[in-house]
Amino acid sequence: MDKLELIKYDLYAQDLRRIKHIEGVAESAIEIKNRHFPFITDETALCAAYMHDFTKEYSKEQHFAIFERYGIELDDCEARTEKLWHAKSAYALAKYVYALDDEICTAVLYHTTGRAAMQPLEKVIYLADYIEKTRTFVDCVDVRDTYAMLCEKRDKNALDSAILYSLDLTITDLLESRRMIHKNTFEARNHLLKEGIE
Ligand code: DGI
Ligand code: FE
Ligand code: FE
Repeated sequence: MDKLELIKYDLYAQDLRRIKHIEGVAESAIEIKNRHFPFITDETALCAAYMHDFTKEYSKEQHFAIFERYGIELDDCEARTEKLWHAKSAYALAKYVYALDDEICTAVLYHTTGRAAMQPLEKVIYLADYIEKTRTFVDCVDVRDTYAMLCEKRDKNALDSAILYSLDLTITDLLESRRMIHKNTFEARNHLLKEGIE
């Protein structure tokens, strides 16, 4: 079995509620990388897509067992924010259990917050996660439509602009619901602005 098959085998064995979302991310990731980064292989994009929410339904105990076992440290914001745990635990499994390439591991690690100077596959997975077709939340539909419009216009910054827009919407949502905002989320946004993305 190759690594992708093994990941899918283990993922489907979990009987996840969110499998349709993960399949949607896989489909979007292929489309996005073919458009912007055709040098990324299908296998690489799919490994990252199938791994990204691998631990999403794990319990607190399961997440912390992984953090302890693989020496994963949480900063203060991460420790207090349950929504951020699954990216770090899935990263640990990607790196230490499935021994995936670094580019795949970091795409999994930063899929929720983004970070400054995101690498090609990190951008692909970040946006695919936000706009995949099963998402019906108004912000997701908005970013999906904006990205499609920018691609249609052949805007050379379509991918970065769509990511910037999704970061704006995420930060606005976090502010409105008085949740903590991780520094990577801010740094991802600041970096794109510094690069002149609109
Ligand atoms: O796992 P998914 O639902 O597919 O998507 P995701 O991993 O992008 O998680 C989205 C959730 O993460 C959404 O509720 C917003 C939250 N989130 C993203 N960045 C931050 C954050 N939550 C906090 N508190 N702080 C952040 O910086
Ligand atoms: Fe996620
Ligand atoms: Fe996801």
